[in-house]
Amino acid sequence: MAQLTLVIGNRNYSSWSLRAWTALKHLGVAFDEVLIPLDQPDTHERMDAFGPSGRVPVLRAGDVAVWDSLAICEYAAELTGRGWPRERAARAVARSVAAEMHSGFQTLRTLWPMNARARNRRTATPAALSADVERIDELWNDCRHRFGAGGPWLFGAEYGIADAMYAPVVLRFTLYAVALPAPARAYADAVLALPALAAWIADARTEREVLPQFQK
Ligand SMILES: N[C@@H](CCC(=O)N[C@@H](CS)C(=O)NCC(=O)O)C(=O)O
Repeated sequence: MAQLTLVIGNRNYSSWSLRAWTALKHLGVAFDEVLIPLDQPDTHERMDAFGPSGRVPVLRAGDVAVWDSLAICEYAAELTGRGWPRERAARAVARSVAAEMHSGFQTLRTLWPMNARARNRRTATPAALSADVERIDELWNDCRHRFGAGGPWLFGAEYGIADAMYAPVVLRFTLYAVALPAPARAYADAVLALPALAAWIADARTEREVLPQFQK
């Protein structure tokens, strides 16, 4: 099989990159990495060499470009046979919560940009933002309650694509000091204890770029 290359943005800011990266890591997919800092004069020229969307992440497998975080996760699931729960009903819910993240939570994503190395940000919390937080708490709780008995992850013992999709949300909840109910807190703590995520954050701290639009 062709060597895989994952193209990502700044570790500090690129939440979609983190989703694809953490999924590949936890599914045991080996890949090289190319990091293209966002919002630089040559950013789009560099991205265009890897994929057609002008965005990252992009996974390259030889001539094949897989752009968009969820498509990359699906590609990794096909390669490994892992990433989604084995049982059909659980798999349907896992796909639903991953899709809900991918297409939704616009207010949270806009008002609370990811900033992996920052701490103790405080913002106003309009109703739409609280509604996003409450919905995420509800869906984590539902997955943990119905499917999570075998381990710490949304669907139990195996860290999967649904978990990867919410990894940047855990960082946002930490950054903006969201007071979570105990089950969601326990889930977020399990995510924060992951060595791969700690390595991502440590590398984010070494990045020098400061992008004002993410500094809310
Ligand atoms: N739906 C895409 C979103 C990708 C995306 O918006 N990536 C941002 C970085 S987190 C990007 O490449 N922005 C570059 C730009 O807009 O100039 C996915 O899931 O991968």
